[in-house]
Amino acid sequence: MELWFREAHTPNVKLSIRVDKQLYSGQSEFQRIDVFDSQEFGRFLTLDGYMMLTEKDEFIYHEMMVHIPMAVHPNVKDVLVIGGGDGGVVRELCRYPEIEHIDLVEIDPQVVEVCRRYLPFTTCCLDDPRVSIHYEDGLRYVRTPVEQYDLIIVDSTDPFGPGEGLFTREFYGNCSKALRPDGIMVNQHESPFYQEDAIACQRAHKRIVESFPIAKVYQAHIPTYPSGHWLFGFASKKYHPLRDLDEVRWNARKLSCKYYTTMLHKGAFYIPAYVEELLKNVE
Ligand code: PUT
Repeated sequence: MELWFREAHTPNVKLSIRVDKQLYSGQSEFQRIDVFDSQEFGRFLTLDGYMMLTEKDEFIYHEMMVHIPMAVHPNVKDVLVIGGGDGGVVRELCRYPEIEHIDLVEIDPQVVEVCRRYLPFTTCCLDDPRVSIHYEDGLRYVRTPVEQYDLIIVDSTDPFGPGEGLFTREFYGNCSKALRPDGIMVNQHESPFYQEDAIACQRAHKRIVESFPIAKVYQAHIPTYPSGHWLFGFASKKYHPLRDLDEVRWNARKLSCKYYTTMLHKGAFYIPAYVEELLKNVE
């Protein structure tokens, strides 16, 4: 009998992927964790039935979360990653030798265990000596540090369940406090396309605008996320994502990426008119 993974993107639209094999299914203290293998997308991870990453398109999401701020901030040494227990963001960060320390704060140890076992293509740098893993709620974790980080990357789940706290005013305010005076925060911002997700984008953006003097939104095409049109937030105390992009410096590194280029970086901040409209009333 054929096995299909299905995720409802709206009450009337579903994503369906034919599954070759279910590799793991378990219930942690926080959520249901599943790993599947498929013809089209390779291995993929879902949490509570929602797509987190696939082997085929994870590079888009992880490169866009990391290389955008790294091409802007000239001196990143201390990084905080919230969520991201699959290790994809850490893998991209570890390509920068000047980064001295990465705190990875993941609420669910079982996500890390399962990903280490089934998704080595994203967890491959979790044992880098610069990485410290903290099994803690990110919302609580950011209550303590003051001006400790140059970059915070919020690789959350969607704004419900265990990820809900990572879209709150309290959380963004504490991220701002935890960043040095020239720090940058990047977060996954959901899709602007379907109405319910669009409201989540709008709300997140409004809250970020309240906490940071510079708050911009950028986009990428991620085929397995709802609508495929995905947004990220770039929030900063000093650097502007376009004005302070240093193309020469970043290109001199000769990092080979599958998605990110400095040309694409510039284009990613030119968002469609309907998205500008959606976010306008909060700026
Ligand atoms: N970090 C995964 C984003 C969730 C997309 N549904």
